[in-house]
Amino acid sequence: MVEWTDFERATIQDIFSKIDYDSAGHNALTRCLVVYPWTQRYFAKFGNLYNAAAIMGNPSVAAHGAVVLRGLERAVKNMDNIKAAYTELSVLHSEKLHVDPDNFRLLGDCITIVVAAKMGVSFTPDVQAAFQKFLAVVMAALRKQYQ
Ligand code: HNI
Repeated sequence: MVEWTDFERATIQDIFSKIDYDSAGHNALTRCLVVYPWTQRYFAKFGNLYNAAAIMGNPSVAAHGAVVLRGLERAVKNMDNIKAAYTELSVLHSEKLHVDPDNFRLLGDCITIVVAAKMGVSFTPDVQAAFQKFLAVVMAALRKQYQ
């Protein structure tokens, strides 16, 4: 089981209590689709992803970005048992969506950049360390059901 320090717990709770799920999710998913264009293949049903402006203005991208961020909230609420909390999501991404798990880290990095830009100087190395640890645990949980 993952051990969390008081600082790590407080930092994760603090970040997620202040985050605007809609805009952070929208911005992070937009970045992921623009910076790593091969990730677009999983979102064919979202329609026009032709260029950065189209991706940014696509309402399905905005809506799904918020869904992903709310997915992370599930981990925040279950920090002592993220693997169990993510069993269904892991099965979904592996067996139904067939998402290459290497992409999880790419989206995670985009989420980190969005959070860092929002927090500015408050995103200290210690805060980043706690956030990256949290994302690493989430990614491991999402990978769990892959054979
Ligand atoms: Ni992901 C659906 C959470 C990474 C492609 N994804 C979801 C849902 C959640 C979610 C929550 C909705 C599930 C449901 O409907 O029951 N995804 C997460 C999280 C991460 C992540 C927390 C990592 C930070 N997903 C990724 C990545 C890709 C991805 C990296 C592809 C590059 N996800 C999808 C697709 C769907 C999806 C595709 C289905 C979308 C739809 O609308 O059908």
